Amino acid sequence: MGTLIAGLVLSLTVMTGQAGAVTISDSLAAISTASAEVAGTSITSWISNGTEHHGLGASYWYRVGDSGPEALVSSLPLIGGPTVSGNTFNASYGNADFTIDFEVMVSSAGNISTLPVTLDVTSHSDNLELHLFEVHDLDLTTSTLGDVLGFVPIGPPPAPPQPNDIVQTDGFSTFSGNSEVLGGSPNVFPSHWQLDTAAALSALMADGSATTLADTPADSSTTVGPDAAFAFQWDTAPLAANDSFQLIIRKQLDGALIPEPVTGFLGLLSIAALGSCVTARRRTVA
Ligand SMILES: [Ca+2]
Ligand SMILES: [Ca+2]
Repeated sequence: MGTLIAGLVLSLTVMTGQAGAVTISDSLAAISTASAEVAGTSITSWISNGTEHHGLGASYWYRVGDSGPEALVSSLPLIGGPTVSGNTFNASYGNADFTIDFEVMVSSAGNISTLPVTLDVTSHSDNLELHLFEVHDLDLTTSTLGDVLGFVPIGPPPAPPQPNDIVQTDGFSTFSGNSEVLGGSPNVFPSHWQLDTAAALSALMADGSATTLADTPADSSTTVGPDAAFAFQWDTAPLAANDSFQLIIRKQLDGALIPEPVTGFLGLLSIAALGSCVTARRRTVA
């Protein structure tokens, strides 16, 4: 019986693709906690103050050139890590043509949890056309229902700045995110984007053929549940050997936290103090 149960658990683990998942976490005294589960280059759980906000979660994909399917970055050979140090996950993947160092960091400060994701890309070959993709499905406050997702109106897209600042709300929690490319030939802003159902976006990555996201919407109109999700695509200009760049994807959750009498002025002071620590820690990592 024990073997049967163990076998069943193993099959379920493999089926859900969470083999090797590890947890990173952060807490602010007795006020707040946040954790994330990372498996390869997929973030399968994001819990802030006891509430799960991830549906399918976030996953990071790549394609070389204009043909062929996309594949998970973590399907590349693992060449470093994975390591977990407190609130930070690191792993390096790559082959003879390029290396991607993948980092996820979770932090908690009161109602706010942040989850910055960094991909440091180094080319080892000339004329490398690398395409990176993110698919992120949040089900805020655990439910797929009621989520409203859209780009913050920041001028008339799609002319630069292209849609980048994204917001998802469900009445109880607010997610906001954006990204930036530092030090390289790629456009600073995402090359393409798409708001769609989680199932549709996941299918685009797994359909075996080259995908270019649809650039929809091209304005700040919103997508309302039942299962809203978003995807971004970054296309590099051909990279030369030793070219490198950093893609930083910033994510923040602002969730309702049940107020307690102790979280008065002193609590706010502690949050401010921790905010400085988090900032300092980020700077060291960067
Ligand atoms: Ca595809
Ligand atoms: Ca969703």
